[in-house]
Amino acid sequence: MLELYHSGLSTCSKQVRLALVEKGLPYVSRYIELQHHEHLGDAYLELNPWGVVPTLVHDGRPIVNSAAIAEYLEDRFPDPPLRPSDPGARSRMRLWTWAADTVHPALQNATYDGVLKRKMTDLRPDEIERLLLRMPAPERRERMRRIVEGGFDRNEIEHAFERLGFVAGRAEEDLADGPWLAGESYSLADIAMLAIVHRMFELRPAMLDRGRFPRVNGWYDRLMDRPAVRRVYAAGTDETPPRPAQHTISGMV
Ligand SMILES: N[C@@H](CCC(=O)N[C@@H](CS)C(=O)NCC(=O)O)C(=O)O
Repeated sequence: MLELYHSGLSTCSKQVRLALVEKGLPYVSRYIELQHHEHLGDAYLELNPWGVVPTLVHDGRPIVNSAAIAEYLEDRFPDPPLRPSDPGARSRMRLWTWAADTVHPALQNATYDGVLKRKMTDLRPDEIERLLLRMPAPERRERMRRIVEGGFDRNEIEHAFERLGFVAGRAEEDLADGPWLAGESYSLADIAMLAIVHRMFELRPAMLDRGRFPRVNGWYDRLMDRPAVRRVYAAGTDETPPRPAQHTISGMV
């Protein structure tokens, strides 16, 4: 049995959900509400000591990190393949899953600045302190502290977008050998980078204008035509379950 601990709106969850849907693999959805900090509860931290989503549990064994999960799925369920067989194309695929993982914190800074700051500052100071103490990864704790203490300044946000723009520029170059990021075949590279580029379009669409990024836009359109992508990315398909209106921190951690 496959169980996926995930959160609908999070980029990393969408990467794994898309790999599962492309492979036609059914899974039990275990929804983790990040905005209610459910990823910091005891039971979840047992499964994922990094304190992040997603986590895949396969026959009782937890697998963490979206890129590692995607490769695990590929190893266990190779059909249809989402990893090129040619070693050169496969290294290109891994370059792009690595790039998506590496640039992800920049995307989070840009997203959190706009969205999460408001959520956190709704909490009482002692609740914030309790949550911060439960965050296992020091860099995430530090980032959350920054956010609740006023957030990033303009230069830091612009630096995050500069990092994202650089990666989009690299994609524009590599897509010259396309139609996909790893070359001829659709792969985990496209699945990983789609989540990043989709969020960039949500946050700052002008930075990916067709004139400057024609290949990235063509690639994005091709992706959006895939039935599996439509299923995972269409509005209202994030599997968010209905929740009670009141959800307190103490009820959760
Ligand atoms: N690259 C890692 C990143 C995991 C990650 O940052 N997950 C985010 C959601 S996309 C999360 O759980 N954030 C909660 C937090 O940082 O406290 C992966 O793909 O597993």
